[in-house]
Amino acid sequence: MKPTYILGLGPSGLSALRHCLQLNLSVEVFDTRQAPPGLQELQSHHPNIRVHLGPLNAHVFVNAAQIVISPGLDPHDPLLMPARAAGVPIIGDIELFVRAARAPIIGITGTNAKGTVTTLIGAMLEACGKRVLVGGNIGIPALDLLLAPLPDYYVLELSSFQLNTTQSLCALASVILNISEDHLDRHGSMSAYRAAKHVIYQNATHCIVNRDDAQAWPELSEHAFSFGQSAPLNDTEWGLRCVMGDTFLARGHINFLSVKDLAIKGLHNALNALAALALGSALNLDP
Ligand code: UMA
Repeated sequence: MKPTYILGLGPSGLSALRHCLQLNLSVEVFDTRQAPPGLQELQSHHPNIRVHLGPLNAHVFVNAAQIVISPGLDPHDPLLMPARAAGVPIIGDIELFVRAARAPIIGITGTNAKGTVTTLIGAMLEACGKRVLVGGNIGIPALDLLLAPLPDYYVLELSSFQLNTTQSLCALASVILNISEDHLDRHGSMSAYRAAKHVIYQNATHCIVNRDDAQAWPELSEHAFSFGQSAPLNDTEWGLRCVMGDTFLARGHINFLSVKDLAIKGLHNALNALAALALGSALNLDP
């Protein structure tokens, strides 16, 4: 059996290692660092796994069955060209996760505020009595969530780096909160960065849309719920409505909560709450 090569021995690489071993795959690990964060755990728990530290050798990678690359490494690095040309699949931890996950996935990305909205929707689902596991770019690496009992939902914060190496995501509900210039050293251009972010909407059942950020709009927005600063016009829209000097989080014609009563302050946080509420609507949660 050709080995799976895991590139990067940080927390996500370690989670990929554990997952591949559970799948009974033959595995070798690579990291350019001499002392990557996961080295000690690998040496004590998996002493028989071959580890290659230091500069990578491009020609070694053509021998892999597949390459699982850490989000911190560039999948388009010229070092991987020979492997890519030889047809070796290059995937990330989130691709492995979505292939194995047996509960619906809620995906959150955006240049800003994805951690806040991920945390909010996780807490909202729990408040509605759902069993939920939260992770991805924040907290627990996604593949480690598979070690816990099956939840009702997985809530994942997803970075552009993670989405860039994901092909099979099929989320129940996804949101791009906003897009502004970031990580261009890695993605090369704004259009490449934007394209990476938009992977989150591919095959999603519900797309949650920021009405105020055209860069973040999905191409097709059937089944869409939206959020934004403007007052909501119908039940698919969440927004802000001013009533006698007070501003409310509102859906359609119903005003739910004054922003004064939100524990998280500021307009940006009101919009974060609206994004989480729009996600909740897609999941049929009680507002
Ligand atoms: N690195 C090397 N050589 C290697 C492998 C990695 O130098 O062979 C460097 C990378 O260039 C990077 C650092 O090591 O600077 C960490 O890279 P990694 O791929 O080992 O990453 P992990 O430590 O496993 O953490 C990753 C995410 N890191 C990145 O995307 C850079 C973590 O997001 C995430 O929490 C974790 O997986 C679990 O899923 C952190 C982050 O900064 C919080 N994310 C960026 C952001 O939020 O802006 C995208």
